[in-house]
Amino acid sequence: MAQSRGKKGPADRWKEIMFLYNAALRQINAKIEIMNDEFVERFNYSPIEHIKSRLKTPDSIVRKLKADGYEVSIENMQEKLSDIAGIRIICSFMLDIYQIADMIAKQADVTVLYVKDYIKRPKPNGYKSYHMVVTIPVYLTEGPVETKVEIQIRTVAMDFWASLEHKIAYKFEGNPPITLLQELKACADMVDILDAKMFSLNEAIMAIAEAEKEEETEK
Ligand code: 0O2
Repeated sequence: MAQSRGKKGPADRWKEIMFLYNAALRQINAKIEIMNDEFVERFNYSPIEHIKSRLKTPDSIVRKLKADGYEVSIENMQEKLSDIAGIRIICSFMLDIYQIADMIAKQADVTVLYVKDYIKRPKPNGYKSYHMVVTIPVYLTEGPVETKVEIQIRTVAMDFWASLEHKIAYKFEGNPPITLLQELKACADMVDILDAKMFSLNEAIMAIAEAEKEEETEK
């Protein structure tokens, strides 16, 4: 960071880097909240149910680097990992996911590095979510530093499924019994049905509300 005095050790470098990721998280969070507020102002509709953000723990960083076959170093952590700063946006409906992703991608200071669309192409276990890895500049006194943030966007139903799957994977250390995996896959199919049904129900409700509004103005 700016104004540093003397030689920096790994602990100082670690603190500096986590400061950057934390600042990037706060900036992206603020942008998303503003987008949602604008939506509410203009359309009286909130596409976002809630937002969660987190910094990856040191343990988890080390585990992921090792699992991916990289030496544990601060350079590798910055270069090879994309989700040290992570934001999860939970929406009501699938359509909201693509609208939000589009709005984020259009922000002038956000650069989309890559997208993984696990909604169009779910993982074999049934995992569905839209992932974007972006960079955003964090303005330090020495100048801007492009910093990576992973944004996961999913519906409430997809999130419910993912958190249970995560719990099961953790409990069985990545090797759950086959019956549980089959049940989970069946639940993922139900998530699809639920998302589609909730969407069409909402469309029907909105059409009724619109018709009532038109009737009112005609009176
Ligand atoms: P945690 O505990 O959430 O941090 P990349 O990051 O793109 O270089 P990776 O890790 O293969 O490579 O990316 P991917 O597949 O996009 O997954 C990143 C994150 O998505 C994971 O982070 C999970 O949060 C979530 N995720 C991916 N696949 C699954 C899945 O099958 N089930 C659940 N529940 N979540 C999943 P971490 O680091 O694995 O975990």
